[in-house]
Amino acid sequence: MSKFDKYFLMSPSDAAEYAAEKLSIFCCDCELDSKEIGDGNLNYVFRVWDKNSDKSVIIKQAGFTARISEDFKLSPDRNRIEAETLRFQGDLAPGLVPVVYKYDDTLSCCSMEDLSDYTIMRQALLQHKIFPKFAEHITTFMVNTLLLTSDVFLNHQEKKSLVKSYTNPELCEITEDLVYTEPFNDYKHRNDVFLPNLDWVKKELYNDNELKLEVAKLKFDFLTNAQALIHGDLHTGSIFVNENSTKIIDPEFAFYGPMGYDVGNIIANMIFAWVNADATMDNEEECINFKNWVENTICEIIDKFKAKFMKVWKEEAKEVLAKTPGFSQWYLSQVIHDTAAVAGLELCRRIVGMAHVKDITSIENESARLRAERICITVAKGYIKNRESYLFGEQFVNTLKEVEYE
Ligand code: SR1
Ligand code: MG
Repeated sequence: MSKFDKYFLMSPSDAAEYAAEKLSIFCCDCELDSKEIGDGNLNYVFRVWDKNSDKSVIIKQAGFTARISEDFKLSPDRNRIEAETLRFQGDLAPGLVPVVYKYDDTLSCCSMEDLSDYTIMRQALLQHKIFPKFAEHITTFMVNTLLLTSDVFLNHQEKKSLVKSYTNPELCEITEDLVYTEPFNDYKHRNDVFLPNLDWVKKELYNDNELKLEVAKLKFDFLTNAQALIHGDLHTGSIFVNENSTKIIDPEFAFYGPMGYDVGNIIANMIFAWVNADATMDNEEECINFKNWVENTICEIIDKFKAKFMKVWKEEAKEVLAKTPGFSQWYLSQVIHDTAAVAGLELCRRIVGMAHVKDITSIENESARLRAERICITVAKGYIKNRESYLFGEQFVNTLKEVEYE
C-alpha cells in the first residue's frame, strides 16, 4: 500500500471540509467558504475563511504533475519538503515565514497562516511601490537560513543527515534544465516564445562558447556544492510584503545547494523590477525615484548581507578551521561571486525558456520589451563572465547602469 492510496486533488469545497474536520482553527458554528487562489507554476492554493469571524487559513496542495504543464511529472512529496523547510526557516529566522499549522502526508497538503493582508512582492513592484525595510528583512532571512545550516555552524554529521532529508531530485532537475541548460541550448525546444529577439539571443547565448563554458562550471557547482539549505526559488513571486513586514513563502525547491543561488535570485528579480519601470513609467521623476530605490536596495542587499554574514560567523561559527584568520573573508567572497553568476542565470532564464516573469511579459510596447530583454541579457553575461570581480553592491548596480546608458 502506498502512502498516496487515499490521495485526491481537492476542490475548493473539499478544502473547506478538510479545514473544518482536520484543523482546529474554526469554531463549530463557523460558516466556511473557500477559493482556489494559486497562480504559481506547480501547486494548488486554497484560501478558506469563516464568513462569521475573521478566521482564515491557507491550504497548499501538491499534485502529481506541475500545474502549468502535465509534462512535468512530480512527486507530491515536494509538499513535505516545503512544510519542513518552512518550519525550519521559521526557527532560524523568526517572523520571516508564515506559521505552518499542519502538514498532511496523505493529501500532500500543508495548512498555514493566511497572509491576505500582504501583497506578493512582484505584483507590488509592478505597481512601482517601494519597501524601505525589504533589504533589512531579506538579508536577515538569507544570512540566518544559509549560514546556520552550513558546515560553518552545524555539526558535520548532523548537517549530512539534513542533506539527506532535504534531497529534492525532481525539483532540482527542473532548475538544472530551466536555469542552467535550456537558456543556452534549446535542447527541449521550449524556447520559441521569444521569437522577436531570436537571432540576437542565438548570437548572444547559444553561440557564445566562452559563456557556455562558464555556465557549465556553474551547473556543476549547483549539482555538487551542498553548502547550505537554500530556499531554491527565491524570486519576488515567493515573497509577501507590506510596509513593515516581509514573509518568505514557497520553499518547495529547497535542498542543500550553493548559498549564492538564493542571493543571486533576489538580485536578478530586483533588476526585473528596474527594467519594467524603465520601460513602462511615463512620469520621469517617479521613474527615477523608483529606479533609485531599486538601485539602493540592490546595494543594501549585498552590503548588509556581507556585514550580517560576518557578524553571525564571528558569533556562531563552530568549526575549528572556520576560525582561521582570513577564511571567513575568502568564503564570503566566493558566495558573492556565485551571487553575481546566479543573478546572470536567472536574468537569462526568465526571458529565454518556459518560466517567464510578468515584469518583462507585461511590457506591451514590443520595442520597449525587446530593449528590456536585451538589457537583462547583457547585464547577465557580464555577471556570469566577470563574476570574480563582484564584491560590493555598487558594482552590481554599476553594470546595470552602464548597459542602460551605452
Ligand atoms: C515547471 S516550474 C517552472 C518554474 O516555476 C517555479 O517557480 C520555479 O521558478 C521553476 O523554475
Ligand atoms: Mg514557487
